[in-house]
Amino acid sequence: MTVKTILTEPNKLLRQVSQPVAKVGKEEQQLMDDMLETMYSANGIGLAAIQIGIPKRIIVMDLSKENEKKEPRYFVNPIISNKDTLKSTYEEGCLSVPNQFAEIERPKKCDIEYLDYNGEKKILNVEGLLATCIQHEMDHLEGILFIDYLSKLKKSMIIKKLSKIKSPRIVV
Ligand code: GNR
Ligand code: NI
Repeated sequence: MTVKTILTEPNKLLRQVSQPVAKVGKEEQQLMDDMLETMYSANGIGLAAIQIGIPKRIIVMDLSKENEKKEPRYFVNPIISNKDTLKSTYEEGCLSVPNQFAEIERPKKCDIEYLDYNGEKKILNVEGLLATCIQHEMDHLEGILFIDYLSKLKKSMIIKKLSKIKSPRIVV
């Protein structure tokens, strides 16, 4: 298992649409292991493959608390359905948008159909933080970041801040 570099906004790769996985094989499992390790080392609760530059429809997640037993979850080719008309609001952050947080409204409940670590088909009815997080991650698969839901002004202020950190001016 290897800790990979997490891409941060602004980066064109984060805007790419990820492609479905044909089969959950050794290579995909290795990728999921690396993603999980990368997510844990960054203290995140979820990670999409594109955040480490791989445009595959793969998500890892672990919502367990710090002193609890680890509970890794793997979602390959997830499909969302039955989105609740009721919404819930959660203060979201993103490892690809470091140190920025905003209240984002999303469907409170939904169903997720996906393949697990072993390539087995699963269906899950989700709510609460799990529903919020899976929707945040599935946005990454479409090249969408939570800041895209903010006003143009808020979004551009965040991108401006991040550009300053990530592309320091070269001083001769
Ligand atoms: O670590 C993360 N925390 C988080 C908090 C609220 C809503 C979504 C998230 S996901 C985020 C990790 C991440 O960027 N995943 O893509
Ligand atoms: Ni994110």
